[in-house]
Amino acid sequence: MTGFDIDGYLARRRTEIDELLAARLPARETGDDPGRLVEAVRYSLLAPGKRLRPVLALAAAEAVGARLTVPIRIAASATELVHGYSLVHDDLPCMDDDDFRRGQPTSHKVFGEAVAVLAGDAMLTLAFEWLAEATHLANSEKEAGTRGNYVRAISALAKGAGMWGMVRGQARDIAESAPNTLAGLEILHREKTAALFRAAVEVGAAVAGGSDQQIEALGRFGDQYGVAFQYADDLQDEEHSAFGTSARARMTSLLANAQTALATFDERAEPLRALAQKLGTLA
Ligand code: GRG
Repeated sequence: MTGFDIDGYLARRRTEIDELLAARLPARETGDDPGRLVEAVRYSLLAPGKRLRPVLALAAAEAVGARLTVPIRIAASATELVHGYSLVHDDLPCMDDDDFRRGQPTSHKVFGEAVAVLAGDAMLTLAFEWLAEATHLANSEKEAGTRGNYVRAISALAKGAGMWGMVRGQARDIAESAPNTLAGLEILHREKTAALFRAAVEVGAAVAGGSDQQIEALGRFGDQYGVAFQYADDLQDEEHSAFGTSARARMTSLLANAQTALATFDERAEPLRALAQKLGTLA
């Protein structure tokens, strides 16, 4: 591997995304935040997170050779809104019932269950509001072929986040007993976690004007990276530890597949290559 400074890249992108999120979602004037809804959204969204999904979206846009324009950055950040919603809802008493997230009490602990549900709803819908706004902005700036590219991104995010992706995984997790094979566990990882990673990469590739083949290859990267990410997360948290050795081996092979998916890309895919390489060193 090359000497690409992935930690510097991650830190830089993370700061840019944090700034964009905070600027686009300012606090309301006193008396203009019924139910403390905006406060609750800001509380969860602006809490320290790695911003991996928008980073992946931007890295995919770079891989297809795009300049990172404002509409591309807004579209990438929409993936963090969907991620933020999923965390707030995942923590609810009717789901995982967690008390802490990102180093602070969970949304429902601070704002109550009803407002936490609404904050998640608001983040999910705001993601698509931002994508629509990015579409108009890109179109008014006359970037080549933009409307179709953005519609494609909207479709990828809806599919990955919703009934055929992340929400389906959550429903499976609730309805079924814990998987007793690695293949069963991987179905869960693919839906609950990788579907949103895949969608994030597809969003970036689509708004950057990638070809069908490029979007498909980068989507494959997102899927393999996303499943590997969940295996790494499990290994770190000692979850599903019955699969320890085979999970580690599978993670290595997924990350090799992720690199293969990038075979036709030039040096502009280096951030994606370095991200996959870094994940392999974490678990
Ligand atoms: C619709 C009520 C309702 C709930 C949906 C879809 C859903 C709840 C939950 C999604 C499942 C989920 C939270 C999967 C876990 C994915 C995961 C590893 C999250 C942690 O991601 P990181 O490490 O976190 O990127 P940071 O905080 O760095 O962003």
